Amino acid sequence: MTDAVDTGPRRAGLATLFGRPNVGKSTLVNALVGEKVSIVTPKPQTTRHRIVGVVTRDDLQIGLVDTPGLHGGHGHVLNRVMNDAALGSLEGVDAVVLVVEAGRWDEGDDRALARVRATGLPAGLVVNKVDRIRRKEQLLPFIQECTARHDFAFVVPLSAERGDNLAPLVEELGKLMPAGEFLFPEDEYTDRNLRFLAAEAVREKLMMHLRQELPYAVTVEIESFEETPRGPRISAVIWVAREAHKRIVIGEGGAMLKRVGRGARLDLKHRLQAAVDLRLWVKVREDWYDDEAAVRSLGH
Ligand SMILES: Nc1nc2c(ncn2[C@@H]2O[C@H](COP(=O)(O)OP(=O)(O)OP(=O)(O)O)[C@@H](O)[C@H]2O)c(=O)[nH]1
Ligand SMILES: [Mg+2]
Repeated sequence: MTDAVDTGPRRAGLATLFGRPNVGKSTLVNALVGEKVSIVTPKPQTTRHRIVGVVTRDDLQIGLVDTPGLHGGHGHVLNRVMNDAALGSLEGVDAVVLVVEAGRWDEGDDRALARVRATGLPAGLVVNKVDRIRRKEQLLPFIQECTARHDFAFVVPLSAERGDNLAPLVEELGKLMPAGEFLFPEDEYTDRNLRFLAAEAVREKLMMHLRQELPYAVTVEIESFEETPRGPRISAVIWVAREAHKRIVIGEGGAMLKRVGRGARLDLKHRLQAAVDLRLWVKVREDWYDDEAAVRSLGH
């Protein structure tokens, strides 16, 4: 370790990443933190919780709050709880970042901006996925269109997936953080524990491999998490909403369950640098996503 250079007083605070589903909020948190804090899939409504990823650079610390994408709410209790988690994350923070997709602004973004505006907090704009814009001359008019919608503290076009132009975002957010001591230990990169990360690793693989409405009808609960000299030994329950879903999640001869287990185990092994003994069980809790008590008890 090198000696820390004393460059002045520390700044530290919280900034919420907010926006409609699928714009790349979680990808951005992971890219800024440099660790996989939050799961990412190509499907909307992947994130279901408020998850903090911690960025520490010299005298600056930003707790980036990842949130479920704000969505229309399709009537399930789970959808309402997810939107509540997103909206609740706009409270008690120092700044908000509205994340949108380059070249595409829809009613979902209008809805998200209205919520951001209502907070009265300083708000920056991230125009993500700029790598998707083939003709770069199309980007500037889009950015101008965005800036006309709100008096943003800053606008940063970037690609979270490629890691392009991330530094200006940290710099701009840093200006909005109050002077003060760090909120998290310097070696900590998330407020979530391994139990949570393990459950999310399994849920990520389920969301990736299941089709239609199934990704939205599963949740994962860690039944036991034991540290052993060879690495963690984890037993996880995949809760499904119907008996018929159980067969699909297990798959032909257990193929789906094996695929999910293998993927999650590899992820966790990579992250923990240890062998992971992961056992999966599938259980039915009828329409759990419409049952307030079930949604809460399953960690949402
Ligand atoms: N091309 C491109 N794709 C990206 C970029 N950032 C994210 N994606 C992809 O967009 C999809 C959604 O990313 P997420 O990070 O899960 O989006 P999110 O906003 O967290 O979504 P929710 O949790 O559902 O609200 C994934 O397939 C990502 O790989 C980017 O900069 N460029
Ligand atoms: Mg997400």
